[in-house]
Amino acid sequence: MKTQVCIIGGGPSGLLLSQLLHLQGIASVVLERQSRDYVLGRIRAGVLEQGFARLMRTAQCGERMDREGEIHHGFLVAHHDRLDRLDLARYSGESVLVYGQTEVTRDLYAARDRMQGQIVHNAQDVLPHDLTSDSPWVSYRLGDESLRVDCDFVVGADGFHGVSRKCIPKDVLREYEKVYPFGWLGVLSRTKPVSPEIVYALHPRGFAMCSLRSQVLSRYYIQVPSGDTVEQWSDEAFWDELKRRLPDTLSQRLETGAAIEKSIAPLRSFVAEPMRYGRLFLAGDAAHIVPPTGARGLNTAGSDVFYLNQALCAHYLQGDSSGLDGYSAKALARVWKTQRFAWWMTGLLHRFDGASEFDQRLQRSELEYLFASESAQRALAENYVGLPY
Ligand code: RFL
Ligand code: PHB
Repeated sequence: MKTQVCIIGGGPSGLLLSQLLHLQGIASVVLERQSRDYVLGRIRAGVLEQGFARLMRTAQCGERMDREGEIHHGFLVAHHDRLDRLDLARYSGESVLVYGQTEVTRDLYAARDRMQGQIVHNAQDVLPHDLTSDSPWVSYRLGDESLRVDCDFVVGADGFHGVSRKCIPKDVLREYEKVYPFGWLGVLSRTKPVSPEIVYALHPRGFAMCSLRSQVLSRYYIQVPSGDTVEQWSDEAFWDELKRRLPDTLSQRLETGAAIEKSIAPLRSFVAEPMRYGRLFLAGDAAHIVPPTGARGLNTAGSDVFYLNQALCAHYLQGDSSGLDGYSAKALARVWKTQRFAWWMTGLLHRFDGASEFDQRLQRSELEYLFASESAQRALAENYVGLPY
């Protein structure tokens, strides 16, 4: 098979890029290791910044998002017996959209199908070759058949555990990582959300969060120690622990029900530099991971895709390769700002075992300062709705 851009990974980054390229007449093939049902079974992000929503519209995938997504003008923070509200609209003039990553992915698949986009599912042993030559290619296996895609460029949009980043030689790649000693246990339930706005809660027992997918579908999270397994947490134990960490006003009206999905996400900050090696370009979680506290992961994948799409279009349509040359530095500049914000939000709202009393008083002081200072709230709002790109 021959194409212009071979995209490894059919998650939101890969699908969105493939769709945007197609609309500019640039051909691509997406190689995805899993089945479509598997990809659509993953419950992940819930909050979209306006920049991501705009990209979805540009990709002609925004119709259902605009119809069914909920516009949120603020969120709540429960801490130290207080319930404060961060007014995003007031401090940033913007809002965010609550629309699940599962639905984003579903809409992208539908658009790719409509336009006869080439997506190969269950592609095994995907491996890029000759990345520093002018004619890279990607090998893979489909059942017993060994196949290859010849292309001009390879895009690694294959997430944190993908193969693309691993193809960059060790003396070229620099990795920065911070692993937190806890994860988020998430439950999706067919219940009415406890609050119309997202609630982030800091409690002496640990972080908790109330989010939603619709008015009949709730998404809740609690901080759990690394090493905990889903099997250790019955639905009942989850709801009990969540209630203990929420203010009484919320826990008293929390509607519980069977978990229709339950999973644990480890918390990690990670950046790989550079995001380009020869004709390989990394995008999204393949190059960076943020702890989900600031709702930045998918949104940052979106800014990568925006820069990369722009750069590939300039290369193919105007013969200008400066965007490709500048891609890594441009994307990384925004990635590191996002990392800083996600790290700050995580430190602000989680329980850290072994934190001294001094550290705990500082955490409290940081929250009290935040909600007493308009400048601090403006800074939070500006980051939460997404830095410009
Ligand atoms: P993905 O979604 O991991 O997709 C990568 C795809 O590549 C495939 N793949 C391969 N294909 C071929 N060959 C290989 N060798 C392959 N290896 C892997 C995989 O099967 C997969 O389909 O990466 P992508 O597209 O870059 O998207 C990134 C987002 O998924 C991620 O950043 C967000 O989910 C992060 N995130 C959030 N982001 C937000 O912006 N807002 C949020 O509110 C938010 N909440 C969250 C989150 C992530 C969470 N978890 C589970 C980590 C909440 C949680 C709990
Ligand atoms: C979610 O709804 O899954 C969600 C919302 C906000 C976050 C993280 C996850 O910060």
